[in-house]
Order: sequence, then structure tokens, then C-alpha cells
Amino acid sequence: MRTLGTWLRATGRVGSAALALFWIACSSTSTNESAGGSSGGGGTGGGSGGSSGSGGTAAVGGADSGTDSGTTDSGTTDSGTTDSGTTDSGTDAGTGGATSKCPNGAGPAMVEVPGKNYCVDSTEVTQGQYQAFLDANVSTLGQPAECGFNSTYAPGTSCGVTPQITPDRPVVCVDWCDARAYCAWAGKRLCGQIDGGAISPTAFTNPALSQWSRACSEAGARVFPYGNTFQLGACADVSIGGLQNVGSRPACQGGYPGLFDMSGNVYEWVDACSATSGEADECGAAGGSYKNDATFLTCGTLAGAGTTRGKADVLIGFRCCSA
Ligand SMILES: [Ca+2]
Repeated sequence: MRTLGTWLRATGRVGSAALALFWIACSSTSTNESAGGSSGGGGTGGGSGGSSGSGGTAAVGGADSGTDSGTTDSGTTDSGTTDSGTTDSGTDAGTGGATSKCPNGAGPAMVEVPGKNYCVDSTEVTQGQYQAFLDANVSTLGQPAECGFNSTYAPGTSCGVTPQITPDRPVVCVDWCDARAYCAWAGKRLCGQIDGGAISPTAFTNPALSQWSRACSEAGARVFPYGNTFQLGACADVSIGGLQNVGSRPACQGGYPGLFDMSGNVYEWVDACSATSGEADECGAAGGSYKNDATFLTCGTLAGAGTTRGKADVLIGFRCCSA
């Protein structure tokens, strides 16, 4: 389980036209388990699921998946959804939950990750929370050089991000630089390496090094945030089929109490990029989406499905970690 991830590449359909590249970072544990959810064998099976299996065909969508946004039923359960995530994270202060170690900034309440000195957002950042960032009119001039291309933090207009109507759904169609900027504004950072900086894509699955993976996998003990056996419908997966309010699925909790939707709903940008050159760098997005089955929903799933730094995708949102 401590082995560094092996990057496997396979082609997969993105949207209606382009073939995209999927990166699946497979630890020894997650490789075996994720294969159970696909037709292939071992880690390679996980990869091939991206091109021909039922799980990965629409893993990270492009143009046509944009029409899927905002079409599902989560809008009627807004209040309950938000409450469950907030309440749980607050009551689990023993092993997680908002504690004095966690920044008390904007965005989701944070959960402390045991054994390491950092915290992770309890949920994906919501549309309403992201709107507060936009309302703050943060300048785009303060971005690192690799984000110099990013002239606005507004979500892509094709995704139907409607914070006035669906404030508790995760924000999507934000590129990597938008996510980075939000986390910085909130007094946090995009999840990267424990103790600071970015995480190498090849080390993403290492729970000793990776903030996101450690939190999702209970420090390497779980393949999925809730356990080692895939449970269809526990999280917002292919059986649910649409964007859900964050924290609205109680069974999708873990790897620590108070953490929700580490698997499914939307992929989450992480600070795991192939380079620091600019817009075309490939950056990882973790945890799968509501388009996926087991193959892409493990804690070891990191998709680089053409997920370039400048890509704004209807299936990709984010959460933040603390420094
Ligand atoms: Ca997610």
C-alpha cells in the first residue's frame, strides 16, 4: 500500500468528440480492488475502463457532458444536504471535525486528518461558497506564473452554474487556477503534499505524502472512502447520474468521519501537475464523478483526462486543504 503509484494511461472518450487521456494512479491495494469494478484485470483493467468499460467512458466530460449539468434532483434537498455535512464534521472533533488546528476561513468546514498536521474541507466547495469568492473581486494579477493565462475566476458559462438556484451543489467548470485562487482566498490551499507544496502525480496515492489520498483512504486503509468494497449508490456515482448537493449522501462518508463525497459527485482538482509551464500542463483531478462506477471512484483514482491546467469541465470541482 505504501508503494508509489503507477501511472497507467488509456484512452477514453471525452464528450462527443475528443479522445482524452486518463491517468489512473494505482497503489497495490487500490489496483486490485478497483479491478473488481471493471472488466479488466488489475490496474490495467482500471485503465481500460476509461476507454471501453462501463465505468470510465465519460469519466471526465467535455463539451457534450456540459448539457448534463443542473438536470438532476438535488435542488429540492438543499437545506438537509448542507446540514448533514456541517453537523457531522462538527461532531466528530475527536478524530476529525473542525478543531483549532483547522483554518476557520471561508468555504466548507474542515476536518482534521489524524496523524498528520493538516485539515481537509468536509465537502466539495459549493456554488454558493464560490460565489462569495467572486463577490470579493479578487484580482487575477496575483497568480503564479503558470496561471498567468487565467484572466477570470468566473466558471465557464456553458455549465449552468447557478448559485442563486443551486447554492449547495459543487461548483464546476472552474479551472485549476480558479481552484487554487479560491483556496488561497479562503486561507487554505489546493490539496497537495503533506507538509507543503505540490504532490507529484506519481506519489498521489501515497498516504504518507498525499493530503487528498490520505484523507480519502483513512491513511491507506481503505480503497473507497467508506471501506474496501464498492457500494453502488453509496456516493453520487453512475447509478445516481447527476450532480448532487454536497454532503447529501450519508453513506458517502470517509475516510474519516465528517468527510463527504471524496468519491464521486465531481472530480476534484489537486495540486498534482505534470509541469509548471502554464495552461497546457496536465493536472490531476481526484475521486471520480457521478458518471463513474467503481473503476474511477477509488481513493487512488487520479484522472488526467485531458485535464489541463486551463480546463474548465462540468465534471470537475475541488475542495481545499490546510497548509
Ligand atoms: Ca468528489
